[in-house]
Amino acid sequence: MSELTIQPVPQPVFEGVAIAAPIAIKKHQLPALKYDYAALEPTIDARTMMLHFEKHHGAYVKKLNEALEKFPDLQNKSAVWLLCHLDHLPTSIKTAVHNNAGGHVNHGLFWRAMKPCGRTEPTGALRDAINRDFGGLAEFKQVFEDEGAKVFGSGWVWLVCSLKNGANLQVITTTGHDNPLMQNLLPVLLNDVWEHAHYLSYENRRPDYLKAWWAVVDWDQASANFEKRSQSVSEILSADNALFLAT
Ligand code: MN3
Repeated sequence: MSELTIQPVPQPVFEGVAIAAPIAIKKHQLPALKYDYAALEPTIDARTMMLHFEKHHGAYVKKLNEALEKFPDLQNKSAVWLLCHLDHLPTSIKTAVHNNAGGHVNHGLFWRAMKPCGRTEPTGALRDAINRDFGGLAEFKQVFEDEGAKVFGSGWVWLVCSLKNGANLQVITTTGHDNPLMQNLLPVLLNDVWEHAHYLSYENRRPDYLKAWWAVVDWDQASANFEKRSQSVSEILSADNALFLAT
């Protein structure tokens, strides 16, 4: 029987050597999901949620970090700041940051726009504004569904309002992962109309997905977003703004 001798691992000796403190580099991260993958069933199936969150959103985060690797000055900027300041970015990473910061920001908003058994209705100022600008909740939903169905290719459908002056609500669509803040518009509610958001359950029937989706909308979050309409763009873009927390 042979004896096993475990050799101690030599430890580096730093005595008398000044060691520089590590530089704190902010890596963008997937936000915490506040519900299980199966929690939005049957509206959104668990496998779609898993793939969408881990693989799609996860890839945007990974690629955003990779794009910023050689640019330490940009690593502590929030993803939403980067998305709204594309002209400040080096040409070599502009497209990668545009696509992946947008994907990160929009999906962070999207997960929080939903909740299990979200059968709530808009209340207070948001309810009043929807009634004023669309003629009622049912009318608003129809416009949102119609516009979402019309997006050609991949994009998002949004309920937005102007910042600062509290102007009217409107429904807009964006392509790719563009965000309304790039047009100085405040996101209040959003739905993802990329095929990856619905294809496993709804296949090519995007209008069915848009209609079913209301069952998981978190109107309390939409109201909280709407409360930020009096803020300026720079306030909205500040790193500690709860609307874009973790992005
Ligand atoms: Mn998506």
